[in-house]
Order: sequence, then structure tokens, then C-alpha cells
Amino acid sequence: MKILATADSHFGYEFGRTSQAKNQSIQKMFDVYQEVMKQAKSERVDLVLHGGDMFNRSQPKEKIISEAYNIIRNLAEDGIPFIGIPGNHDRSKLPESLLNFISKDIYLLSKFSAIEIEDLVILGFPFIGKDPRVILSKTYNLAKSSPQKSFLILCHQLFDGAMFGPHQHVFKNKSDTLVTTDLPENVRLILSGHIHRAQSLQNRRVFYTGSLERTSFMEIVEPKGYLLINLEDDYLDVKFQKIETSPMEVKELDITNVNQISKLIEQHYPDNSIRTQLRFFGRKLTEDEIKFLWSYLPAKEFPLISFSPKKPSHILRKLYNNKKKNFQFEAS
Ligand SMILES: [Mn+2]
Repeated sequence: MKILATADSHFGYEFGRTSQAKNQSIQKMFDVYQEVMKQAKSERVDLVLHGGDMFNRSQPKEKIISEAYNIIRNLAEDGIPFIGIPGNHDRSKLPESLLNFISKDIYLLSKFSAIEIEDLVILGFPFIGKDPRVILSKTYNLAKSSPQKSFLILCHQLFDGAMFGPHQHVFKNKSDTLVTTDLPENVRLILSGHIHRAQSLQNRRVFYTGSLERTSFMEIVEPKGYLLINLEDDYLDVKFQKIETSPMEVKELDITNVNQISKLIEQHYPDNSIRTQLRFFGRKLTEDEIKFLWSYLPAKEFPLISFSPKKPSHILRKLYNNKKKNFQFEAS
């Protein structure tokens, strides 16, 4: 069985300050998702999964819901089943839709469900904030009672060893980090959203698909993509398929000996297509300079500025400069 998995599409997410920038970022997310669904069709997958945080807010605008669900409906019309679970941003509930009723191939879950597709049982768990270990016990019991079947968990949780952010923080040994080693062998695969960085954990049994677009500068070092999975009785292959995302960069500008920042900004501020965070250090900005920034930057696409009297962290810049080297899909 061939499966395509994504998560954390955060439909409706607005990046930037101007309304033009916000609308563009909303559209970009839909365009990327549509592109990935085209891949699902051309790869002739048997199933598409979404690991939660489909929407950025728990009550998205009508327009956002219908655009997202239209993409899913198109997929089902081509005979490809879709299963989506809600994440923490969805407040563990996906917006109600007639889609759930008109198509037998679309599962937009707002409560735990076991769905059988061919020989595979997909256990879909909406995000659980408190005591998520119930996922492990429930799965254990179901898998033990049907040893002849294969199981796949679709969820939106923290797993032990998950790595997050440019400082490579690792979640470990917490009450809400899950360890899957005790699950029976017929639990073949665990797919999760939540951590936006694609990675495999716990002996390549747990996979984060990662998000499709960066929603924060915390994700600057991460390549983005989706997972293509080949799952047979005696065979499992998971591939990370990289996709192009909106460029993002951090500019750190030393203004100690700069009298007029306007020239510096005009020279260093990049073209419209790049999401840039400007970080100033060396001295404080004057009132006139702040006024200049606020009048100059809103005309541009993605003005994000942070003011720091000290030299900013080297870590982010170092990781950014070596972002290709630093990324490991096979992190454990
Ligand atoms: Mn998310």
C-alpha cells in the first residue's frame, strides 16, 4: 500500500504585517498543499493522511475551511481516501462538514476512530493534551487482539527524542513524551504532526512529516516536504520528499558606527519574495530610525524586525549558514 502523509498545514496562517503579505501567505499554503495532492495522484497512492493542525485556528473563516476541504474533496473524487485528525491548533476538533457524509472516502475525525483500508487499520487519535499515554494502551490492546492485522497510528503528539527549533532542543523523558518500544510488532508505523521538523525516531518507527511551509523563524534551518510510504506485509519504506518553500533569512545588522540606517536598510533589505527578519545590534535605534523603519517596511512583503542592543545569538546564524549540513532526516 502506498501512502502520502503530511501534517501542520496551518491553513489560514498569516505571515507578515501588510494585508497583501498576509493574503499571499494564506494562498501560498493552499498552493503548496494542492501541489502535494497532485503528487499523490501522479504517484497513484492508495491513501492520504494528515497529522493535525490542518487549520491555524480552531474556528477558521468559512473561506479557509471550504478552500481546504475542496482540495480534499477533489482527491476523494479521484478515488483516493483521506484521513485527517485534529491537532492542538484545531483544539482537537475539525470543522464540521458535509464531506464526512457525502463521501465514504473522507474521514475528518474529531474523535478516536479505527479505519480499515485494505489490510491496514489506521488508528486516528485527535490531539490529547493531558495524559496522551492512553494512545499507547489503546493501540496495544487493539493490536494484541488482532495479531493478523497491521496497524498505523495517526496522531499529533510529542514523542520521546523529538527535536525542535534552531537550537535543536530535544523532548525527552517527560510525562507527555511517548515511547513506543512496548507496542507489538504489528503496529508498523506511527505518523505524527505537532513538531514541524521532519524526522524519524525510535528506530524508524515514529515519523514526523514536518510542516509544508515554515510558519516561524524557528523553522529556518528545516527543509520542508512530505512522506511517501510503501507499506507491505514484509516491507516498509519511508521517504522524505523535499518541496520548495518560501525563502527565509535572518539579517543581522551591526549599526554601532552607522549614522543613517536608511541607506543600510535599502541596501540590505532583500527583494519581496524573501521572508526576512532584521536584527539590529551595537546600539539602540533612535526614534527617527524607528519611524523610518515603520514607514519604509510596511511597503515591503515580510518585514519582521527585532531590536537587540547586544550581538544576537551566533547559533541561529551558524545553523542558518550550514542548514543543509545540519539537517538529518534520520535523526533518532
Ligand atoms: Mn503545528
